[in-house]
Amino acid sequence: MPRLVVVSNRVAVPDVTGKGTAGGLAVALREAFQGYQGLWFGWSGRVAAQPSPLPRIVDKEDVQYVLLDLTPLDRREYYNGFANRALWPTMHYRVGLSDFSRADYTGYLRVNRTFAVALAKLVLPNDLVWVHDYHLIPLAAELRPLGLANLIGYFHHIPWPAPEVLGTLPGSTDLLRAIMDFNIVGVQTERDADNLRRALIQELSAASQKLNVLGAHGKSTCVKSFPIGIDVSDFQEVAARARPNRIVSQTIVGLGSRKLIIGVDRLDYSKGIRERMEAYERFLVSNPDERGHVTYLQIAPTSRSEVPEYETLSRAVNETLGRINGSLGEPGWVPIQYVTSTYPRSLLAALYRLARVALVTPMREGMNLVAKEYVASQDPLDPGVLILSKFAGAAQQLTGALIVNPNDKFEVAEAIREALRMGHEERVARWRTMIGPLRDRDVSWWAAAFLKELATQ
Ligand code: GDG
Repeated sequence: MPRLVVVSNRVAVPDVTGKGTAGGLAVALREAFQGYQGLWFGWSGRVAAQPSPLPRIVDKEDVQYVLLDLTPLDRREYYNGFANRALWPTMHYRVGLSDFSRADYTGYLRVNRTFAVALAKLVLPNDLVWVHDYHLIPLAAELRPLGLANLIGYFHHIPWPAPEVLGTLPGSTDLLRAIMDFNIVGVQTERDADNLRRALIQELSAASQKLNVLGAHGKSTCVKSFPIGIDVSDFQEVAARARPNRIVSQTIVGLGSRKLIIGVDRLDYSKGIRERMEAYERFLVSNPDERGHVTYLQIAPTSRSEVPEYETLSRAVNETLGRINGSLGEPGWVPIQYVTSTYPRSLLAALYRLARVALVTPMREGMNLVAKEYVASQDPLDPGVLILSKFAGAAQQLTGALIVNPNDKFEVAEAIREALRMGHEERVARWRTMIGPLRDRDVSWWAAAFLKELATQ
């Protein structure tokens, strides 16, 4: 069995309970390590004026966690700069928000090189190397000149945009060249795979060699979709376990006979939180009889607060929230409850199960795990309704959801009304069409499918 080396921007070292952080990637990668001796390499999350060139190593069970610190300049240019202010918006089709700076791009390449130099010393000839996400697109291109001939795969968690959109970003042709140094590139959906293949053909004159494999400049890479899944049975179990919890009990009492609508998203402009609040406002204005009979809870943990666009977003969301609650609320009823803390996974699962409707309406999104977690957490005998943006990768699989265009407030408002009024039989029928495929393509399937394909390149 070869060793598995995972590389990602941040590394989730398990805490004393052995569980690690709660995020989707941490869970997914824990699954990937099943059955492998592993090494997980990346940024520690710490910043130091003069970081040690030698990584910090933590051994936990079969996985060795290898952590590098960054300098304040690295964090500014590589992480907050090129990755999150240029690549992230462009890949989410927000070209107007993309702020390219040559200094940031140079910093992005520099950190990828620093990672490659430290990693190359640790990789053994038969190791499988699996790189994650847009922070590390040039990593294989930096590793190859250091002599690494290993199989190296890349999984892109966010959308791969149409070539015309990616082409607006300076440096994007270099990124496409760098992509060719991976043996396999995994994306979330067929649409992403098609966009990437077209970009390689248009920009690098790549030619098709065999199914899904393109060749250019003497290199070849396989581009394929692997929709990421969740740990379905874990969510089902946790959601069904009626553990006494203060917040859940408080929510149940607070709701009384009201129906709960839930949204859970990192505070990010790609998630469409403000647009969603406005659609809910439209729903309340058009359906005055529903006022006081429904509560919308939005959980939106703050993220990337050092990036100016996120601060602007936070202000805009607060303003919209205040306006809606002020104009439509009544003594004893707040239309939108909004919290920016992070809650334990078990609490999220319980809240998903309590909610009659989930609003998952990103403007553009690679997959969206929240949509899948909501479906998995439902009571099979009395499931809720998922309202899902057509621009989330998850919409390709969760066809039993009410699929909406998040740019159309009237359409989303109408879907809210339909979801709240949907009869028991239709709710069960829709849920059943979704839970089977979710189970078949869970997170273990995702990791195993990618690694199998990588190992056979
Ligand atoms: C990227 C892509 C793709 C959220 N709040 C809390 C909490 N969460 C968890 C959710 C979910 C995860 O974080 C978020 O995953 P998403 O998929 O919804 O979105 P991104 O973070 O943007 O992830 C995305 C994903 O990568 C995987 O490939 O699906 O498209 O953008 O698991 O439950 N978890 C806890 N408390 C919270 O308050 N414990």
